[in-house]
Amino acid sequence: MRGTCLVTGCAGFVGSHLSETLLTMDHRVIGIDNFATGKRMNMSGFLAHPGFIFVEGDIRDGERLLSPHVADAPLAFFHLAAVVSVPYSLDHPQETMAVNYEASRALLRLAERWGTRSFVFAGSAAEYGDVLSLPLSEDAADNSTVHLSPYGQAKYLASSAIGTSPIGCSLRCFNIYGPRQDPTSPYSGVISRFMDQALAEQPITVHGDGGQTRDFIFIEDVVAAYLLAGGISGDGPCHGIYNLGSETSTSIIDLARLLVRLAGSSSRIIHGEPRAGDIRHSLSDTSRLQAMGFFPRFSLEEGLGSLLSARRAELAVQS
Ligand code: UD2
Repeated sequence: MRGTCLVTGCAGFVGSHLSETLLTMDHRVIGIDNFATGKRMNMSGFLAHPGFIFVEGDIRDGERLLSPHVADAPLAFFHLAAVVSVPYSLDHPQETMAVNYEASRALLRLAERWGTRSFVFAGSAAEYGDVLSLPLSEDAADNSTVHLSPYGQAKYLASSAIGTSPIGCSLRCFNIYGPRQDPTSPYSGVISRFMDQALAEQPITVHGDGGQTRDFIFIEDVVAAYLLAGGISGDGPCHGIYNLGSETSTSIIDLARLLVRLAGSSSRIIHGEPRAGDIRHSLSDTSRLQAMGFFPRFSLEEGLGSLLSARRAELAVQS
């Protein structure tokens, strides 16, 4: 075993991919998840791995739950567990602040006490609020930013605390997509929803005119960025705050058309009401992370192709 890494949210979409990759690289992984949104099924490929220790529980109880498993200074602490739904955060502001901000700060302090080399946090594009000037550089969020949700505000506060710690790094993620992203809620990532609609030959539901744009990044690129930020690969660890996106703007209507084509689907594209609280455009400037040696490898079309194969295989197993 090469070193111990901690992963909060190890049963989640990103956390499960990251844990799996760390284990493949021969690291020992201590993972924690309370299954609020994570799924045991996401860990099926590595739950029985001899290098994996799974702790079921809430990160607000992180010190008590994790300490018994940590003997020496961990190599890296990847903190991805969070209240992940923006609409949920609007209905549960206090819980969102307690989990996404206060617990994050407590885990950072714990990692510092343990002598952990790096603490990498899942920041978010939501930290920027609704801004007019694009692409977004990291300086576009500051204490005067008006956040659209407790989710965005809590992530901003946590990123600010972590980005100024000597061991801390926040990756402000734009729109991540890939296998294991749950398509079942109306607030699931648009790609996971469109993909399942296309594969089921059901209408693809675009909110509004579809002219809104997003910056999509494939899960494998995201995992690579986490490894770099945590000093597991490359010249890291990285310290401070970094955007993590593809620097590519795609409209939702173009995305729908591309998916229909790639899936060979006959789904119609239909337009509903614009979604309340939606921002119109979002695009990253990732020069800071590029300077650390990070460049995404997957174009949107390549990532979607890979997701399509994985999703088809998954659906075949389920049926
Ligand atoms: C992303 C993040 C969110 C937060 C936010 C900050 C995801 C899944 N969510 O929300 O956590 O960080 O950015 O700005 O990455 N859409 C449709 N039809 C559908 C579903 C969505 O047209 O069936 C549209 C939706 O109205 C929006 C766009 O697709 O304009 C992207 O929606 P999303 O929920 O995937 O992600 P977003 O950017 O709202």
